[in-house]
Amino acid sequence: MQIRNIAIIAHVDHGKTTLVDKILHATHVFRENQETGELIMDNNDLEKERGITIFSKNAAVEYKGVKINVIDTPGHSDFGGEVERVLKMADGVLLLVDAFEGPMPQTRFVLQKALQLNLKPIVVINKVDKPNCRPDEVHDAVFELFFNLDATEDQLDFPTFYGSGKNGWFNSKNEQCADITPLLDGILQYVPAPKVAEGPLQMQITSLDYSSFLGRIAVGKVARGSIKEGQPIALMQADGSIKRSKVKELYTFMGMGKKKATEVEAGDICAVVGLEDFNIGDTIADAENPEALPIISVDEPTMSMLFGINNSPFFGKDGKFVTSRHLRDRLLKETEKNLALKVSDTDSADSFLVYGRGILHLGILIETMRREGFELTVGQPQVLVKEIDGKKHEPYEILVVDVPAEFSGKVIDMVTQRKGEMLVMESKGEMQHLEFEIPSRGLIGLRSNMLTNTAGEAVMAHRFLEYKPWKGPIPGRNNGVLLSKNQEKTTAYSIDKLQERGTFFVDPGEDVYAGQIIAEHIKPGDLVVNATEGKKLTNMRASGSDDSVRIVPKKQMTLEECMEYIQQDECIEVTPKKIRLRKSILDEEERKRVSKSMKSEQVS
Ligand SMILES: Nc1nc2c(ncn2[C@@H]2O[C@H](COP(=O)(O)OP(=O)(O)OP(=O)(O)O)[C@@H](O)[C@H]2O)c(=O)[nH]1
Ligand SMILES: [Mg+2]
Repeated sequence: MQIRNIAIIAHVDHGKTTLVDKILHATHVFRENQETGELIMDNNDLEKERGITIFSKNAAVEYKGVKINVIDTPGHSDFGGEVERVLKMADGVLLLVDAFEGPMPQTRFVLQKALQLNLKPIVVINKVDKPNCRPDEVHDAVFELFFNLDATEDQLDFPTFYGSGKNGWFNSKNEQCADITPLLDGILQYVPAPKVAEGPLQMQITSLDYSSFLGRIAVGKVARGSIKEGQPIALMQADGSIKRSKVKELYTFMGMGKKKATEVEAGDICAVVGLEDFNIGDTIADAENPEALPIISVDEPTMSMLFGINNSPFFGKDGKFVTSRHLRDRLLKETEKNLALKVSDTDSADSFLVYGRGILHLGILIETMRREGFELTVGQPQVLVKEIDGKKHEPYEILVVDVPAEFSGKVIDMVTQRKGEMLVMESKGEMQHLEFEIPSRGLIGLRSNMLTNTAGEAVMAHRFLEYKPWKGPIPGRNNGVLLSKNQEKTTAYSIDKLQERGTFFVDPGEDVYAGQIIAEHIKPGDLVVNATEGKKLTNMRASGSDDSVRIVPKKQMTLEECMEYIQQDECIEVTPKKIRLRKSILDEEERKRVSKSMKSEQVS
């Protein structure tokens, strides 16, 4: 059977998973009456809730007698390394570009990787159903991007399809048609069949799957020879060592799932069960004549966070797993499948440094853990600083903001304050398109400020650029916080009195403790307040109405918003039921003493 291997790549939200779903439907992977909700490919709970792809996934369909292996990839920049890796399984890519937004930072990144691997992309201008979209301009911008990325003549001569994944059609010109057949035909026509070399078995492990029954499963494309069930193999690792092992079970992809196979020929993508202690990048090779494929690099972490046990007064109330032992075991287990994650011990037995690729990458781990029943405390995310030629360097990113023109001044101010420098300013439809270079530090906490200051209209995206010299201090949060003085339930009476001093993160009737952050102060500087006072009986009649009526509902922040909100001396208490912000040192006196001694240290 003929094979085509194709990866779908794009900036976040440009419609990759929607397209893969349409391909599955169009090729009748599902029975007519089979109930399939929205986006069957985003099948993990968090993916469903957030509407983003976190893990790349393999699917396969049959079309006109050809097997097409389709790889859906995540678009968020925290997962860029994953895209780079799975591209090794592909012989072609569909580069999706939103017909309004045009190429965005992650479009550039994934396209660059595809071009470097000598893949010839098929460009798909998606979402042409959007009002105000500009497919022709976007096509030109994509061409320019190819050009700037040093595409070869052949790559520059890319085929283009237009259409709408949502409305279920793609055509070789911008005219609505009945379905996605033109695109499927395009895949058969333009994507080359896999190149297979002559010789004994070689298969590089490019991603991994996990099953609670089978354990870790190695996924990759067979580059040479064939792989058989029961076959003894040589597992060739990055450090040059060779392990003897055996293929216990073998699967190929079919539809959304896997199909057991006895033998897989070169060119097809398969999943191998039974290998122990393998890593991404290892080559599964012939036992007699082992030859390794070139090593693939795994992305270095760019950010770290301190994970500790929950040591708040509410410790152990919600969670099942609360000890440092639980925490350590869980984190180490995660590193087996979460490749960009690293964990190291600290001076304290109760906390661990966890390194990851960004706020979202770490946030998803924390969210997963709290759903499993863990309680933990996490500190402020820190970017990883490097010493290069004896000088302190930090990561910089390209930040792109699209915003209605009336807000562009505000956006520029905000980014410049955080040591960003503007590189590009141009109009894009009715929006202003701004590009900056900014230290990653400056990005932390920028998103929520940006949204408040632009009435939610700003669309922003950023992506790692390079390490450059340290840019000096960047102002943190402007506002201070209100801290609870005591451990009690909050009352409407107190919150009502305090409302004009800040925006509350708790509602009346919530349990709080001393040192917990319960509101954002309207001014700089922290304030310890009593939010738990009972209403005095004598006031009852005078006020007449119920205080709770006048209480503004609390401000809800997501875990990632909290991660971007907290400062150096603060942390987040995460339990299965609650996310609370707090000072790391809860006792007011001790906090003052420590902050004083830190200041005097800085002076001396
Ligand atoms: N208007 C319009 N919206 C679309 C179209 N295709 C997808 N969308 C919407 O765009 C959003 C993102 O779609 P996804 O398919 O999840 O995008 P993705 O590229 O897989 O996103 P990530 O995996 O997070 O990078 C969803 O709300 C879709 O409904 C389209 O053709 N037109
Ligand atoms: Mg997706």
